[in-house]
Amino acid sequence: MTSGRFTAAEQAAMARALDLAATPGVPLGPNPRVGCVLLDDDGRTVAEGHHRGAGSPHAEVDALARAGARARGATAVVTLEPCNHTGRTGPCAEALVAAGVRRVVFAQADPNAAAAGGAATLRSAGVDVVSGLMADEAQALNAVWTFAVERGRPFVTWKLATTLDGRSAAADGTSRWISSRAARLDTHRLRAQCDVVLVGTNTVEVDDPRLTVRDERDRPLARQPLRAVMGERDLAPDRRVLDDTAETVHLRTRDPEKALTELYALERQHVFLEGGPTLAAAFLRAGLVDEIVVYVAPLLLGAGRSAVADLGITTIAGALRPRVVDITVLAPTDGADAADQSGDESGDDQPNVRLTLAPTRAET
Ligand code: AOF
Ligand code: ZN
Repeated sequence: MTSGRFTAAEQAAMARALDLAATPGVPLGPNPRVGCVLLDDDGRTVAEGHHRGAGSPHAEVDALARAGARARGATAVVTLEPCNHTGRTGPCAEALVAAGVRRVVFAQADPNAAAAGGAATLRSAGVDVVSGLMADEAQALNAVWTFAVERGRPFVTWKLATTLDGRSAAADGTSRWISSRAARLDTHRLRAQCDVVLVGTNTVEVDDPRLTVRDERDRPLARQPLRAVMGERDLAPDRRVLDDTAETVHLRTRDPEKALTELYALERQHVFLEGGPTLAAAFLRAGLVDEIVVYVAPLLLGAGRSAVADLGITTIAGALRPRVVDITVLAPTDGADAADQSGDESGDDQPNVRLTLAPTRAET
């Protein structure tokens, strides 16, 4: 909510603070990305700061450290409500008061109950506090974090690769390669933005995926999402998901809600749900898919595994009708140095289409 008024200098400082928060290399989680600019009475910048990831100083403390004594009497412009708690670091509200900051302008109220209350603390110490400036932009910057903290569960992106007729494997079970190389590279880019890659035990059994994020030469990146395998069945010890390229957890449940609760307890906020069809159907039925990313390849099979299992829908009025958010054509890459081991790559000279969709409730 917007309250009070903001000077032109404060507005410019907030735009700058948002840029600082989004500094490349700052992790997307588990902590929010936060920026802070300290202004003097004339609206000139005294110091800037930003958060660099869990365990490092918060944006406000970073800016205060750079300002030193010049923080006295300043206005702090912050993208998130200053925290009120001692977590991995100390409470920023108190640090701002101790430094003699006179006014605080923040964008997004802190949805994290453990840390919220900074505005009240600042006000009771006599600091002038106004909020809501560029709040939508601040929330968008940490959209997944905000979602996860508000709901107490990770945001779920369901990714599927399908033929024109909605199949994810041929009748004999073979599924390499349905999507083009460009689509597979794009998948790795999206995987890297998540902190969990989730599949069912059956997918591990049948497809034996690695579930790592790899570069265009098939080398694993340094930072890997957690690999999570869901289901009650034991995993064969030779499965590639158990190699030491990344961490793996086995969630011994078939209940999507329980799985998400466990992942949230592990400080995970963005699940990349990659199948198989049974697991995807369970999440859809539970209303626990928050985004759908579909790669459609120009391929017809006519038979074979459906990309998603039975959803219990028997009539057209019951169809799930997600809203299209984006359509991107993935042009063929130059396949000359294709590092993928084997398989028929004959589809690589064809474009694939990526659809991004937001689920909506069934209209029944
Ligand atoms: C940040 N960076 O610049 C601000 C945050 O992990 P902790 O204990 O350091 O605390 C994280 C919480 O602190 C976070 O969820 C948010 O509510 C609040 N503010 N966090 O990581 C920052 N200002
Ligand atoms: Zn803080």
